[in-house]
Amino acid sequence: MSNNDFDQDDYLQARVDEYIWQESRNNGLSRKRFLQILASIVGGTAIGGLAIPASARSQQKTSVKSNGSKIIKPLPPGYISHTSGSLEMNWEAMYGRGYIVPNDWFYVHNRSKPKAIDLSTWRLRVEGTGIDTPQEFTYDDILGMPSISVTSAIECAANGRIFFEEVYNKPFSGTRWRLGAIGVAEWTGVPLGLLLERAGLNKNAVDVKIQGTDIDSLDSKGTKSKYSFVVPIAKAKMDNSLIVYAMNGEPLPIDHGSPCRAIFPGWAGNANVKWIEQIEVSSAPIYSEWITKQAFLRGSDYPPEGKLITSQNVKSAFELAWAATLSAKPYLLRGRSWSGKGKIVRVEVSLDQGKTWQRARLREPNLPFAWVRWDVDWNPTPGEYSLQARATDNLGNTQPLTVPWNDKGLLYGGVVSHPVTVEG
Ligand SMILES: Nc1nc2c(c(=O)[nH]1)N[C@H]1C(S)=C(S)[C@@H](COP(=O)(O)O)O[C@H]1N2
Ligand SMILES: [Mo]
Repeated sequence: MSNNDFDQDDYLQARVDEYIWQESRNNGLSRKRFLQILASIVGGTAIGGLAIPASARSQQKTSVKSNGSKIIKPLPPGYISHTSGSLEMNWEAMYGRGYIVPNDWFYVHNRSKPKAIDLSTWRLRVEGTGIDTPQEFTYDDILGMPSISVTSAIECAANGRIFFEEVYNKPFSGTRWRLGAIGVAEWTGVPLGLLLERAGLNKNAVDVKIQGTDIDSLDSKGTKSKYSFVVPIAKAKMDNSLIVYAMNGEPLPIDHGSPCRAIFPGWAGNANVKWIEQIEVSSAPIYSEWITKQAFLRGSDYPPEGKLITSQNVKSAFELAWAATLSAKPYLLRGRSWSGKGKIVRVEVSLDQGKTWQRARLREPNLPFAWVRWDVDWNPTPGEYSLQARATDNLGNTQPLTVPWNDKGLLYGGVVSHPVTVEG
């Protein structure tokens, strides 16, 4: 299987720079002024131009408290629904469970309530200047193609956002995820590259836009735009970039993108477009999408143009309630660690708030772009504890103690202190 074998970060950042230069020139603004305007759109996912209507902005802030209104599946016990479209995995429920998160328990991040799609009339359109023969694939066409299965995580770029609030004491309007906006599943589907070949992919193709059926946001003209993500052709053609129709051996559940979704292992959750209906292969860069729909790190510790997020970072979580209460007797402490850039090679745990660290035992399997399960023995005396875990991946990325602030609260990868009370 290919790994992430081209320098995505540099490539994509160069594209962003090109876009900023073009847009500021087209709008008769200095690059600096254009960046100021971009930076002011905190929490916005789509800007689509420079004049942002109030309606589009206020839409970002809605946070309906009624549980599960944009989620079809029932709320599993102990699960948290922060907003109408978010369902956070309960880490305590994963204690002693297998490698995979069952479909019913997988976290959900939905912009809108999914609609049932009739498989007999559903079509996936593949079109654009980067292919020779626009095609419409039926569901059966896709099931009939060569398929592979990939076990990988999907993780929201905002997983861990609540720690920015806690560390910096500043609230966000977005979903206040703790560490449960991640899950690992076995995804089965057709390699995206193969699908594009079937539609006569030509050598001019540079960008691939995957679009869902749901409305994401309003653009500057107040026009509704559908949820989408753009990947460069090199990413689209990687062996593990898939158009998926099955999850853990079952047809893709409606909340997870039925009939088909994209999977780009290692990349931020928003790349994995659900309920797809159209793939546009373009021979010209699809500029606006890079900056309006994809995730950026912006803030005083980042360059003015922001840093585009591609892959996820290294994180760890204990399989415990937040906060947990245990009794004073021998306990097998368990957790999981993961990296969007590769696989975890080392996990250290501290039971005394960072004074001393011990190596955790890693348990098989340990797949790249998924996670590793680990454990340590603990025989605590009664008291209040702060447990910490720190993982390192095969590229040497490790979890820092502090993380610089960014305006959207994305990619919190710092070491986290998990509160535990041990009762006598
Ligand atoms: N069409 C569509 N695709 C989407 C989304 C969406 O709202 N609409 N949410 C994205 C985000 S932000 C995340 S984190 C993942 C969540 O995938 P899951 O709900 O299957 O866990 O889906 C992504 N794909
Ligand atoms: Mo997300």
